[in-house]
Amino acid sequence: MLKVWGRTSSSNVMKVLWLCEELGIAHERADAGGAFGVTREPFYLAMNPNAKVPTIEDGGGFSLWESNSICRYLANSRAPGHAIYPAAPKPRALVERWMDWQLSALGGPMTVVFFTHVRTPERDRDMAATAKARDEAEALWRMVEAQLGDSPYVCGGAMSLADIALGPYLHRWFALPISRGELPALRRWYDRLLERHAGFRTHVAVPLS
Ligand SMILES: N[C@@H](CCC(=O)N[C@@H](CS)C(=O)NCC(=O)O)C(=O)O
Repeated sequence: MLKVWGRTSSSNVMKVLWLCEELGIAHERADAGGAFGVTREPFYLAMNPNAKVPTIEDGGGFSLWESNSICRYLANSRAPGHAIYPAAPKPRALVERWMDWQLSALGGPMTVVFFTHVRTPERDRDMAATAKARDEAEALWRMVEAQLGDSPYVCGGAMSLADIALGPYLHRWFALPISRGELPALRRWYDRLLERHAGFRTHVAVPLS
């Protein structure tokens, strides 16, 4: 059976758990990362020299790290042809572009804001840095706002891996105690995920920790 290594409070683990629920993928999970440690143990480093979570094991000595790569692998191996990861080159490229953008652009400023408010003691918080990161994040969310328009999901009418990659940061954006500009399409998208996707409610839209 598929094994997922990683603590449930990790945004990157959340993506994998949500996808497993979305596709009905049976799996077991083991805590690792943060207070659980494990990621620097030799057996873990042998699977994932990056010493981060998530990592998956999927039989035959196969292991994989990097959450977005894991999501692509699970969609390819468990649900080929599913709209969640379109097979045709152009729609697939558009989904992958947003996944890459999450890693290369959105993740940085969102992580600064999240760590400041949730994981850093008040006396140690750099409020100037977090204000700058919030501004950067809002400018990036405005791109998603424009992309969404009247569409229900990031890449159109069907939920895709793009929604999964962005989802944990979307929840944080609305759950963090920060100011937020008017982004009505973004809010509609968040409400839709909450309403229609049990995996999003269970694994992603959880109290921040
Ligand atoms: N780009 C990687 C990032 C992995 C990552 O930074 N994971 C964090 C949790 S979100 C981590 O392992 N932090 C250290 C820890 O939990 O011990 C991915 O998408 O999987």
